[in-house]
Amino acid sequence: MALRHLCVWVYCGLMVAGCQSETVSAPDVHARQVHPERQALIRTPAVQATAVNLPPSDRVFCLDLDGDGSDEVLGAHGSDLWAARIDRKAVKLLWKQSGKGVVHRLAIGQIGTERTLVIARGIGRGPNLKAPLSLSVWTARSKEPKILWSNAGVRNEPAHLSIQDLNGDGQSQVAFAHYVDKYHVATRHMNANGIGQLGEKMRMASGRIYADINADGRVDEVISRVYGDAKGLPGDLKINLGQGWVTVSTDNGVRGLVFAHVKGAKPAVFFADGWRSNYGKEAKAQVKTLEWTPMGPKLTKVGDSPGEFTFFELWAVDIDGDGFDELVARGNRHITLFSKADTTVWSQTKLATFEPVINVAFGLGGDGHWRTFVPGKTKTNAILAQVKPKAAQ
Ligand SMILES: [Ca+2]
Ligand SMILES: [Ca+2]
Ligand SMILES: [Ca+2]
Repeated sequence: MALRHLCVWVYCGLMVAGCQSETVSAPDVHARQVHPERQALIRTPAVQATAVNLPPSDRVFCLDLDGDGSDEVLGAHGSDLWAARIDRKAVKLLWKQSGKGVVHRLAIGQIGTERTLVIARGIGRGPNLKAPLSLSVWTARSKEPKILWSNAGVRNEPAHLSIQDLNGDGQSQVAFAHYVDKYHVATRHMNANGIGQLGEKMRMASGRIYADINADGRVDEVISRVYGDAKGLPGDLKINLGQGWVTVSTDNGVRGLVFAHVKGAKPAVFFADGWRSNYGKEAKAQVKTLEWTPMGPKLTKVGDSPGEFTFFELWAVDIDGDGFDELVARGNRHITLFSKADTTVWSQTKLATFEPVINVAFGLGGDGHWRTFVPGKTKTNAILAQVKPKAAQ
């Protein structure tokens, strides 16, 4: 099927993505990067929401595949991956594609001269129990994804996937990390030909971001860990500013991790603290921020969700189109929006409630409406988010 939606070269920046994976490739990673078409779509007074009917899925993702400013919805169903577009009038199924294993992670961005969709597949239920871990790239020039790298190990699961200019030379590559055994994660960054090296392994390095934490113009690496170096030890944050790993203690294990530029503050790390292996008994969903100061890391609490045990993911989303990020947190029962009415006070709003699922996605449709997408056996459900654009407030 036609892949013309992948072939549009557009400028894409960190703040563009509704649901992660658009990445910065400009040297100045602190510049405010606004996608004008996306901002216009958000700030336009709302039209009636398009009725959304989507195929079944086990996992869902939102990515701006064609770079036009609105997010497409992608669903993994068994070994299939489908993509759909929400327009002002209707929902259009764009394509369906199949492969070995189930889709765990996706990233879209510029690699070389081409806008590229990167697909990480791995183990799943049923026939996919023994599926290998694989990375594929898909551009407008190819009819189907091309497998870059594949490996069958003890735990065939990715731990990170994004598109990054890791060494600041202006060229982006695939930033990838995966489990190399039951507990350890290692990076395996690679170029569009699949050439890359296995990096050092770290125990339970379950979350990872690349961003310029200390504002020196070079990309740094931050890892969040749900557990520590031995059984029973709590997780923490590990930060590498280019001179080796620094450990930042947290209250407990860390799940969600994101870099965001919110109103009234410098760009900073936000993370979900409070994970405990006994789930609801002691684990508490909370968001904190880490700013890098001349004295070192400074941690501040942003908010929590008393009814939930963790935020599995945090997303930086400019939901009102004012050029600053809000935080959208995926908990075990809700999607919660953390936003600032002014430059200091955080407020929080529940945008969606759902039964426990593997994941949910959050994105902006072509009709200008934000939705939470929840996987389902008979169809993928779409929950409209009640948020007003900046222009309409
Ligand atoms: Ca789009
Ligand atoms: Ca830096
Ligand atoms: Ca905003």
